[in-house]
Amino acid sequence: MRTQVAIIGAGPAGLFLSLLLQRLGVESVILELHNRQYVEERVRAGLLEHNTVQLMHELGVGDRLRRQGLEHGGIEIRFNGRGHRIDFRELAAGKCVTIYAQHEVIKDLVAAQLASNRPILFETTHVALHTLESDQPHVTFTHNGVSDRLDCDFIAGCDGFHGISRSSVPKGILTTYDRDYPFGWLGILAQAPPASPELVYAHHDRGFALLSMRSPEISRLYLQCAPDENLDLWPDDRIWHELQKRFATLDGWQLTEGPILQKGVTGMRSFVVEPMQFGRLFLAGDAAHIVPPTGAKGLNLAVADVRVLAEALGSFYATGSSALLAQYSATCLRRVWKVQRFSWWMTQLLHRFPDESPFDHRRQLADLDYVTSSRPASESLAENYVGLPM
Ligand code: FAS
Ligand code: PHB
Repeated sequence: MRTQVAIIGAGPAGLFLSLLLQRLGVESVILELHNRQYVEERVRAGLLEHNTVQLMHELGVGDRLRRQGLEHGGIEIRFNGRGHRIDFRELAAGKCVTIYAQHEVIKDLVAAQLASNRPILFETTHVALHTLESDQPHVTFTHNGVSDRLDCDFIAGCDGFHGISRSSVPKGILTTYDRDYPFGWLGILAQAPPASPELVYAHHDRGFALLSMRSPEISRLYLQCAPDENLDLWPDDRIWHELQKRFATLDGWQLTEGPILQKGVTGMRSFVVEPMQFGRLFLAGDAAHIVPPTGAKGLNLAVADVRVLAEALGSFYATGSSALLAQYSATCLRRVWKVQRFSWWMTQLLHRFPDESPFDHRRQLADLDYVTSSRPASESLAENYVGLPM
């Protein structure tokens, strides 16, 4: 087989890239490890930046988003038993965010991909990348039990943190920057109407908690726990009891409880690899960087990467110039590090650290007081949260 761009992975990065390339008349083939049902049902992120929502409409895949997405013009930061609203429309030039589950985004993108006969080879195994430093790299793989080869001009490594693309780069080329956090998130999906019209980020002596949602009937809630927390120790009533405590306010606000449909623990890490390119291999999304979910940036940053990559590939095929491709890594890393900063800042602002000193704790409360009472400070939070300009 032959194509222009071989895309490894049918997550947000790979699928948005393919549709962006389609718009530029550039061919691509997606190779995906799992089957369609798996990628369309995998529970992950749920918050879309202004930029990501706009792009979905531009690509013509925004109908369900328009009907089912929940537009939010702000968030609440809660500490010392009081809530403080950060008004995005007021502070971030009318922009807002939208709650729309990542797996719903994936469903929309896969449907558009298949409707335009652009190939996705699901259940593709043994993917291996070859001749990355030549101008004719190729990929070998097994599909439907048959070993095969895909010749191409470029490879987009969109296969996430545990994919093979990053590890295909020879040793000594990439530099890794990372930080693991001494806590994780215990996340639940519950058949319970969200008790707040917008997200609530709660700082509490017992640890962080987040109230999010998926629909007017389904709540998505998270609480800070140990990185290796044992879920068996968390029967449903204990989870609700702990969440009620952490969201408690001086005026007796209560969470609405309901049957827990799904629960899981995710670790928290910040990770960046530089550069995001090796020869004809371009890394995008979680294959190149991971952010803690406190800033709700993972999916949105993956989309930002492939917008840069699509433009660079489009320019190469339209003009023969490799200038934008040569700039790809530097262009993306400027945004990646700003988003890393914001995600780290939100994490250190709202979580309790096991080794924190009383001074750290007081400083953290002062940070919360400052960001919720100073207009310039809340403007900065709002600008980053709705999504930095592209
Ligand atoms: P993805 O990991 O989404 O996609 C990579 C794709 O490549 C997958 O479909 C995978 O099956 C495929 N693949 C892997 N190896 C392959 C191989 N060898 N061959 C072929 N295909 C291969 N972000 C938030 O903002 N909020 C959240 O609440 C949130 N929750 C998360 C929960 C979890 C458990 C995880 C892991 C991430 C979460 N994230 C969250 C971050 C998440 O949204 C990611 O940033 C986003 O999925 C990144 O998209 P991609 O880079 O496309 O990678
Ligand atoms: C979610 O809805 O899953 C979500 C929202 C905001 C975050 C993290 C997760 O910061």
